[in-house]
Amino acid sequence: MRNRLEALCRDGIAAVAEAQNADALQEVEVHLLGRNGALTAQLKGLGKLSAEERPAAGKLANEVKQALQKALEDRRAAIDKAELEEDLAGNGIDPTLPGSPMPVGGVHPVMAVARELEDLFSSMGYVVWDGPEIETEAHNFDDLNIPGDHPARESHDTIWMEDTPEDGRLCLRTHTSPVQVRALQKFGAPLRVVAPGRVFRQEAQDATHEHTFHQMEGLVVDKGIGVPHMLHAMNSMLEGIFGRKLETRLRPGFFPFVEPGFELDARCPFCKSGCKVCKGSTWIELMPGGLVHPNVLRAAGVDPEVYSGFAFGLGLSRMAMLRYGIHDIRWMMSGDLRFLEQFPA
Ligand code: FA5
Repeated sequence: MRNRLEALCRDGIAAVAEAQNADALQEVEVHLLGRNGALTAQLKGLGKLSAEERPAAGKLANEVKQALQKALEDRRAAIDKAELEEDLAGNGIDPTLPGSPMPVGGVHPVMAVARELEDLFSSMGYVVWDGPEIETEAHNFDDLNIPGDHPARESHDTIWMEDTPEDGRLCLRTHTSPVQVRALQKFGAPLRVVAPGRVFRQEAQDATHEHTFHQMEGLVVDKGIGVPHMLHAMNSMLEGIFGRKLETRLRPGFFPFVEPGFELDARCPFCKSGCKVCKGSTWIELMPGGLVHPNVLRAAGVDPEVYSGFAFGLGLSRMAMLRYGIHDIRWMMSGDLRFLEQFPA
């Protein structure tokens, strides 16, 4: 028995040393130590030995098993190391190579400008607030001092939806101004709020007009608010976005929900003597605004004898056009990757 065990150990260690890869080594292991392997066969013979011979043979069988296990373990480590070295030398995979690039999206130019402005206004103490895109006729028009027969409704080319028993006629909001009333009803006065969002109008498209575009409403209501406060807010916004002071001018403008109403123009940031963007005038029409009409304050439950305020409605999509030199607003909603990929994350 002793001789057979010693031979098994010697031949087994030699077979382990000859195995060239993990599969071959696995086969050798099964042959030596498996349930029907060579060592198991020897162990079965132990029972036939005399009581005197059995302890020494059992001890030797154990030592042989340990020696074979050690040889297998060493050989497995050596094979793994050799395979890794082979891979690193260029045979098979090279784990040091960079992986396949993952496609990463960018921030849409309108969203980039919106986020910058949200940060800017937050730093000046404004709340960033959101309103619904499907709006009631009352919020979109009536509460803003635009009654049913008012000609200002025509200019908005409203996309109407069905009537509802609870809220009356619904529409896709034509501007972000209804958020003025919603925010005042929710928070009351005094209040500072900006509300960026999508608006919808049924109108012919061209380089500066879309049916779906973004605006950002601004509203400040407090005691003693006047036109200089509005001008300061508008100019701070332009300076924040363009990184420098722009020359601005105010023209009268009519909106039923402000009195007086204005249009703010800025000196074209792209030229000195006229270009395509400013249509040769050197002025760019940027945003309307004005002092909140007392009827709007009343509709929102705020006493116009105590409080006054200003509001403005920035065309965010047009601001993004100016900011990034985009010559046609229709690119914004095109979903065209050739356009979008120019604005990496
Ligand atoms: C309004 O929508 C008013 N609610 C703005 C306002 C708010 C006035 C608060 C006073 C106080 P207007 O229709 O002019 O006004 O639109 C505002 C801005 O949205 C425009 O200056 C322009 O920059 C942008 N805009 C208007 N129509 C379009 C369009 N079809 N496509 C892209 N931008 C547009």
